[in-house]
Amino acid sequence: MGLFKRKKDKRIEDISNWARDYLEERRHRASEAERSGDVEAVTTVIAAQDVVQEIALPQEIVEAPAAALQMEGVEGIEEDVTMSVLVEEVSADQEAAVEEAAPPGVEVPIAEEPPVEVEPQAVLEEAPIKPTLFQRLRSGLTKTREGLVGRMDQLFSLGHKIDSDTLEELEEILIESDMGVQQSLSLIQKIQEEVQDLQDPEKIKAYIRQEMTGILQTNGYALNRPDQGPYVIMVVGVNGVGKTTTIGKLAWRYVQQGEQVLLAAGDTFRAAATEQLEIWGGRVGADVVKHKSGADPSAVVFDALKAAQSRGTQVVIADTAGRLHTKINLMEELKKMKRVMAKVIPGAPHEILLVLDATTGQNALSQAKTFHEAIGVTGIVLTKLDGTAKGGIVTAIVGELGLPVKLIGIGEGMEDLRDFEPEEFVGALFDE
Ligand SMILES: Nc1nc2c(ncn2[C@@H]2O[C@H](COP(=O)(O)OP(=O)(O)OP(=O)(O)O)[C@@H](O)[C@H]2O)c(=O)[nH]1
Ligand SMILES: [Mg+2]
Repeated sequence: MGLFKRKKDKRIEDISNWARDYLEERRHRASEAERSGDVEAVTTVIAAQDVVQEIALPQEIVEAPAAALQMEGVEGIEEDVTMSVLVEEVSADQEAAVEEAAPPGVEVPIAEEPPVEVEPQAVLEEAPIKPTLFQRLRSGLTKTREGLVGRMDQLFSLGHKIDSDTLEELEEILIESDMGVQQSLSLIQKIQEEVQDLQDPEKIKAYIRQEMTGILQTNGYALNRPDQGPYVIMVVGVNGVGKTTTIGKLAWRYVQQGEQVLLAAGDTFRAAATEQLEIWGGRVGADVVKHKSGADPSAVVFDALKAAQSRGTQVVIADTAGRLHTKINLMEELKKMKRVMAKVIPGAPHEILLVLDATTGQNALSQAKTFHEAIGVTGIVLTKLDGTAKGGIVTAIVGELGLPVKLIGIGEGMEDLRDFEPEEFVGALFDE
């Protein structure tokens, strides 16, 4: 019977988080009590914890007086605080267990009112709003924003006169964000020459923003999709940069648009690589063409393109190895795959996407040079931007190498691969 009084509550997410934290805290206390050898404390803490754990299932919301959850007799929760937990159903057994867990002298309150039903619709309406795509991008770029714009703000907030020392520090911030030494130096020089009021930090920031956008806009970043026939994308890059994950995310995007996607397991070097691609294929709804481990990757892409032609598949995405046995040259292997693709479908591959890991910093630039010289890259996918404060590398890739960044990875989820749009990207760094 009604130990807990049901009630609508707007803070569904807070409550859910609270329930998790609460359990975590109880676990911690139980292990501390255990260490101290206080058997009685261990029993009461664990008994109460089990009950809360059982009822902490996010179905409906109830409100429980703090005292009811304080029954384990461990200090730390104020008397008059009312806490909410998410529960499915509180059974008589659970209530009894709560009462049992109460130490002598603590009265377990029983609410008199019958439970009030919650309209499911009402709960839905009050659920937290899904972040917009821009908010997701902004949150993925948090580290870079803090490392670049956050540090600029800190520098300017000191209130000193903006002099050559300040500009030197600003230059350091730009270099440390991996914008590239050359670009950082020339940006500082331009600021000195062109910003009219150097004592106004907002003007300096606005100038940097405008210059960054300008650099990033110098290259077309749209994908080269042909008007007809299968769109063939070859994905290359050194090992561990995120090729297979990017392929999975990209495939998901096309499948979402109602297109048929075929994945070619061109990394035959590692047995697990094909399995990983198959997992992504299964998850997003794309078939995978594969051969045995160690097979010729060119044979895999040949089969995949033939299959795509005969099935009328719209998109083919080929995975490739990040490294090979030392005696086989990776670049030669990639060139051969490219030639085979062009033989099956003239013009293919339409896209050679080089995946670069943003967290590797300037190293990414030398990878880009090597791959581009060997096979001709049509675009860069910059992954793991969510894991680095050095997102300035984007401007180094575009500005110094002249290669377009076409896609960016801002997380491990399927939705975390985004078209690269310079203004949006810079906005996510600079806008409040
Ligand atoms: N945080 C984050 N992790 C990512 C992103 N893209 C890929 N990863 C992770 O990076 C790791 C390596 O990704 P893979 O896709 O296996 O890399 P790969 O280039 O195929 O590696 P090899 O097959 O060994 O050459 C995985 O743990 C991915 O989840 C991203 O945008 N953000
Ligand atoms: Mg891989």
